Amino acid sequence: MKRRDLLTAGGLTVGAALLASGQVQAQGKNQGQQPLPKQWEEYYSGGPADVKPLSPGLPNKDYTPVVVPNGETLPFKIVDGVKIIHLIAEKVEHEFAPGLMAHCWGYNGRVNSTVIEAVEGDRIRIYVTNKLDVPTSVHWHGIYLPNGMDGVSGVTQRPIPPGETFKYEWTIRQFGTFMYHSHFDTMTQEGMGLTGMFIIHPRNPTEDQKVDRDFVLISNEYRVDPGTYRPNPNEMTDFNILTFNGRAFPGTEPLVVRQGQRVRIRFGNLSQMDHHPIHLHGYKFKITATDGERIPLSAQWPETTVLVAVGQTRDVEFIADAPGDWIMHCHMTHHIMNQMGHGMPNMIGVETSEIDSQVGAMLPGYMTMGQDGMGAMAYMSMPVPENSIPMSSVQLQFSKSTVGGMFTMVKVREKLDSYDDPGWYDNPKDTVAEAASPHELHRDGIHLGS
Ligand SMILES: [Cu+2]
Repeated sequence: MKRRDLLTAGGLTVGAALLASGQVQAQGKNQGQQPLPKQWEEYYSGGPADVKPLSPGLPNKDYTPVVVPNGETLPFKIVDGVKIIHLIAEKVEHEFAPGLMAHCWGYNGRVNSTVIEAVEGDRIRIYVTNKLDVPTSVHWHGIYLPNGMDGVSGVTQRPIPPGETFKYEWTIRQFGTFMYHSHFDTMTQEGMGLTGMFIIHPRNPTEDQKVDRDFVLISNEYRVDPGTYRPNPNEMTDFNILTFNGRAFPGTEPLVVRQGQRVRIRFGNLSQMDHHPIHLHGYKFKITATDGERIPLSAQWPETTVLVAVGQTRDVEFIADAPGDWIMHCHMTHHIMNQMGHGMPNMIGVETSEIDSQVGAMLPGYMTMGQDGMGAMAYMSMPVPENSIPMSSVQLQFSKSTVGGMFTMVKVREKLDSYDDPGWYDNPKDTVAEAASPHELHRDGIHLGS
């Protein structure tokens, strides 16, 4: 029998059988009308729609306020049961790190470091005042709201003209880690600094959702040429300022934690072009939420690096059981450098003494750099161009830094009087890597050739 005959014969047989049993008719009738299980209805509809606004005085404070290193949660007031927030888009003289200022745009006098914090069930009214010279609008990224509150210039509203104040208002019926950003000339306006985080706490948190320290970090990237003061939002690939909450190391504040505390870090990424794999030393953490939803306990998975793509948020959680200064940073190596680490000719391994003496005859003090990589630059006191941060500039506990950019530290201590920076970790005796003694080398059979 040929394949075609088989198909025909088989098809007829099956078809006839189905007709006889009435199944075909039944399938056609119910197409697309099968009721979904309740939990799936909620999943697709974006949560229960009947959340009533909370009134002031109701128990909507049962949460640990987030900590915003180098930033702040915006103040609010309650008027007739509605949470009122005033967001101001304006020009900001911003310091990325000591020694590097830039003419940016931001919200409420800050760049990438204003957080809106709310509770599921809040009725929220956000006034957005445009103090820029150009139109703007604010999109509430990941948040369920009426279409006309989505903040997309042209599509869901007219842009906010300079000097005007628009009103956004809706009832919050979800919780999690979200963001907000300009949606007018987005490339330019995000590239100038108009991004922030939007944190919503659950109205009735379960025990597993509660933490002791709840940090917020948003990633952004800029191109600011040494000696200039204006980020270039037209840059597509070669970013030289990589930030957490608008700051590049050594400008980033550490995340300070007492040993044993339960910690959540909420990462967001509104960089123009790059995803960031954020790595924490000394720990594993669990990925507990995306910007879609909190992940069920049984499905949370362990990592030491979390990839936060552009436009995504990720929550991670861990118990801070190991004291120390644990660095946390993007693992793209060019993202933990500052302005002067990029775009240099590859001089590694080049014998330069002759060049130095020849050029030095014309330019006294001339010295070719980079033959051994960039690390040696940390030990030179080279003058840097006006308004720039060298790729390495500060003294750490054991040596000068060779890092910058999207880099910070989680400082875990047995005892803390406050959450101010506790300084460097005092390592227990004989627990710091040091030069091996001749006795040790001999004992363990390590023979060093000459
Ligand atoms: Cu990165």
